[in-house]
Amino acid sequence: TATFSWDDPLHLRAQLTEDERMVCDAANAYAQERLLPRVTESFRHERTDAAIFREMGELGLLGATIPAEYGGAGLGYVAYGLIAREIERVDSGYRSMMSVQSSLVMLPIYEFGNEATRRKYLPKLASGEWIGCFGLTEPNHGSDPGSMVTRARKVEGGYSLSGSKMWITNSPIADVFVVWAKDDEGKIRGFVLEKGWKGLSAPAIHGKVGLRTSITGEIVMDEVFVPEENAFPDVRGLKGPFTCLNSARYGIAWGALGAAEDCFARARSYVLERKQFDRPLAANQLIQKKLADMLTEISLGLQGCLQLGRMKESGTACVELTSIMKRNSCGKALDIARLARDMMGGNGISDEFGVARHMVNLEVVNTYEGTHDIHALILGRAITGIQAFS
Ligand code: TGC
Ligand code: FAD
Repeated sequence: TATFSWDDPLHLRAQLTEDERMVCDAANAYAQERLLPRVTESFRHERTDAAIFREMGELGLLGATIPAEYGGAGLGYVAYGLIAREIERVDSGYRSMMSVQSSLVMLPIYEFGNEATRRKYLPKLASGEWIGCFGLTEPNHGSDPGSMVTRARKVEGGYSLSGSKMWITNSPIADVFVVWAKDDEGKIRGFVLEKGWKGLSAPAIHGKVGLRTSITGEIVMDEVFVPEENAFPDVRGLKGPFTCLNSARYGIAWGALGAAEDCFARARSYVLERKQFDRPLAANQLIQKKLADMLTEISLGLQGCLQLGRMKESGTACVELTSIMKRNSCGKALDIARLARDMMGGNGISDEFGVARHMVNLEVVNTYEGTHDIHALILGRAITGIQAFS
């Protein structure tokens, strides 16, 4: 029927399969019942609850696209996106924990690892018993990871890794480290390291003003010996890490809009209840325009994410589409969070009202996995054929 609903105007839910709706509902129930009650305290005290990995693992929310024989849920890309959206509706930090484990650790082990590596790591990562992290960024090489200086020197029986990685989600609590380093020929290769190996440490980075529910750290490697079987045998160059990023960026495109939906819903309730000048804030044209702008961007963005998910499932999505959606969702979600914060006045500043937390989280989300401007340059190169990075 042709009715308007403020929380699903384009009938996104009706476009999902029955299985996708079930995944969405399960992720929503977990996020609202188990994550939401602890988020304010976790954020306030910069506390990461490692038990969340096992809880998510029990529900099949880790490695959703990995086949069941390796412990994954064997779901499609749309289902994965819906999980990211429901988790990030509560907090971007929780979605970060999930997406690093799923897209940046399990995916490369599944795509690039040998059979023994897959069997050894994937089931325990899927259950959340082991926590994973992904080391690409270095202190002096963020947007330009191709210039990394971490080295993997060939030694008898394997490699010796030296270097440091910066801003690594989950690293201080990680059991499994997927690390990218240059070999003796200067080619980028991927390696799987384990906590406790000699020369490996992962100190935490404190004082983040956003994403405080998700622990971040460094990875410091001082001649860490990595056996041959823990090197990805075939993949070379940036294609390795970027294959992982294509998947994680896609999840973020859905996730950031989940955070935006939460800001929109909170702002809508607030302006309907809050009275100034003897009438609800919602009765003012300026307020209504802000709500209209928010809902328009959320609806269009989600429809784009769904289409990208369907294209990924049918093998027709080129990587530039992920840049369009990651960039659009993050930039628009950040604008929406700022608007919601403004509409809630002084209360919007309090962490108890949720939107300021989303706002500072989204500053991070707009920066990691390729900044807003880096994605513009990726698109600019595709549109013009001219590379403008350097
Ligand atoms: P470029 O010349 O573009 O490409 C070099 C090689 O890589 C291949 N490639 C891709 N392959 C698969 N998917 C993609 N999206 C790919 N993009 C590039 C490309 O085909 C080429 O292969 P080959 O065989 O010809 O060598 O390389 P460039 O150095 O010019 O790249 C520049 C740029 C800006 C595009 C790139 O470096 C970039 O995207 N920078 C952003 C860095 C980034 O996203 N870092 C993310 C770190 S991880 C993270 O933030 C996790 S946060 C997770 C959380 O907590 O949720
Ligand atoms: P820079 O590359 O120094 O960029 C600074 C500014 O310059 C940006 O505005 C950028 O857009 C701009 N800029 C850069 N180059 C150009 C250019 N050619 N033209 C125009 N403008 C340009 N990395 C990992 O590997 N694993 C993780 O798990 C991970 N988790 C993270 C978690 C958090 C909380 C944060 C904050 C970061 C994380 N990162 C992770 C790192 C993240 O991917 C980088 O911060 C990001 O890629 C940007 O790199 P940078 O910080 O070095 O900024």
